[in-house]
Amino acid sequence: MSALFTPFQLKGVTLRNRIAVPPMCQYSAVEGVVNDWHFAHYAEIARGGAGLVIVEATGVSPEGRITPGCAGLWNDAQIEGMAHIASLIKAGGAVPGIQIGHAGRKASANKPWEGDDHIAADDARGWQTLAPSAIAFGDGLPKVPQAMSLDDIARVKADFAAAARRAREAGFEWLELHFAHGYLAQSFFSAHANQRDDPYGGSFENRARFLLETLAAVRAEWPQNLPLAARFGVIEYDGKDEETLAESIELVKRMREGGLDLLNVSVNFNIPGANIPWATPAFLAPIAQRVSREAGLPVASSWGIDDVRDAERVVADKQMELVMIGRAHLANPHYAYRLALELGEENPEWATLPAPYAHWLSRYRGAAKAK
Ligand code: 8OZ
Repeated sequence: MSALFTPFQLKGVTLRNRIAVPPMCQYSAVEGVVNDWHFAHYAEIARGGAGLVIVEATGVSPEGRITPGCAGLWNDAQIEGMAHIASLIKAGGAVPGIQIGHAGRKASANKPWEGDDHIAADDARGWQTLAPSAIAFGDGLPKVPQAMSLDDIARVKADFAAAARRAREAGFEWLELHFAHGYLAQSFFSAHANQRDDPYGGSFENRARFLLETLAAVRAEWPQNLPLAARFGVIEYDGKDEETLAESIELVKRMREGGLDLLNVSVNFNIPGANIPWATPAFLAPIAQRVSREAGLPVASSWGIDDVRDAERVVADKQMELVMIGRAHLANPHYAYRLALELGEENPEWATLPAPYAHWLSRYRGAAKAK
């Protein structure tokens, strides 16, 4: 029995294996409302065998979207489409998760295949971005954000809580807060982006405040028996990595005390041009393991873990509980099944595949092998 194909239980939810599909923006919604593209995309991936499928970064407010094509849960009319997605994911045998977030100073961008830069100032499709301080990200995202007032901060926290309530109403069973990738929450914790001199900037306690208060607001809305996770960058690759890691781990401990059930360990992306070791497979795995040990909570992680040996190893070596495999699922939505075959799993129960697929995939295997 492989480690990768062992079930994983967190709170009241059991995943059929350790393969999770991380959020992957489709940039194809209209006014935050999902459509047939999303239905087909998520249904297809869920049938492919992963234990958990997390729906793409979903804006808690219109200005929190990365692009005009991003999904949203800032109004009740957006629940229906998301409920259909949750239902389709369940029909495929996976647990339906969703990521909610606010893109902060990286918002108001063009779709990646239409420029991947900020929408021009004179283009009506764009909007004023919000951030801890009026400091632009730079490098293709030059728009100077508006520094948030205390009222803005209170509103965005309430927006997160309301989106969490809508996610629950839509039937999702796993919620991930987007606290990573240089978006609003991640940028509050970073001195690269946050130069406030009020209770939300400066010291560790102050830079941590927005994330911890947002977590508390969401935890109050999200059922106690369902997993609450966050994706959070713990390392910037800016030459100050030991310092950033130590601070990040301290914040993760506080998040655990505040009710976080699992951390999806990622990279900060607060600055352009960071020296990220993309060429090293599973480069975050040892870091994820350190975060898990020192902060005392289960972790998942991603980036370059699609090779079957790496995926199996990081779970077997207890570097992480769940492996996030994203892009390989776009190339082959049944990627989890392929991983099982490569691991030599003989038993089609490996992923409790939906019966119509398990039936065909388990038949005539001996015959095929004899050839
Ligand atoms: C990976 C790297 C940079 C950005 C997201 C669109 O987190 C992203 C993203 C993912 O929503």
